[in-house]
Amino acid sequence: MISRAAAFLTQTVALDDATVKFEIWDTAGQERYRSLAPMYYRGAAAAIVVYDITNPDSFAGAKSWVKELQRRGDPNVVIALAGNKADLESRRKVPFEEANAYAEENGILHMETSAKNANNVKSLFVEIAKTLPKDPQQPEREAFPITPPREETRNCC
Ligand SMILES: Nc1nc2c(ncn2[C@@H]2O[C@H](COP(=O)(O)OP(=O)(O)OP(=O)(O)O)[C@@H](O)[C@H]2O)c(=O)[nH]1
Ligand SMILES: [Mg+2]
Repeated sequence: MISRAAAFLTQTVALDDATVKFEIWDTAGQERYRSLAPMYYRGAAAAIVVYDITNPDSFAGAKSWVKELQRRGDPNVVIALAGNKADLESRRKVPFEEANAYAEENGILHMETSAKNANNVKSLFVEIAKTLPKDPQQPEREAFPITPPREETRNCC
């Protein structure tokens, strides 16, 4: 299987008074890709952190990502915590109330979703769209200076 650091997709959400086009980077959660994550969340208007409601470790991992986003993401980034696999209620290990209280304390959105039956997936994007600022300021991108390779300068003169 080919493993990639991230996949790109787009999704448009129509609200009553605005249309929001999401440009979504789905980053791989594996530890070995962790150092690449800032490339994707830097300058992002929103971030969705997904955990598995049947797996407490994944909830702990999600909290560490929320912390990282709060420390190193855009100061206005909208963070949404998604408790996925909500269709597996009988195997639930992370209480809804616990995750919801954590989200409230941290001022972030929280919703339980199921990618299997699509429950609440659209609603999550609608909630994020509603929370985004109406007239987003274009983020100032850093310029990348173009410098000659070191080798060339060293051999010169
Ligand atoms: N029952 C159920 N299974 C799910 C749901 N979402 C994902 N899965 C299953 O969980 C497994 C992992 O799903 P992935 O989409 O690969 O998870 P991921 O978090 O993107 O994994 P990485 O990209 O490796 O970080 C797969 O077997 C999915 O079929 C869900 O909502 N319900
Ligand atoms: Mg994945």
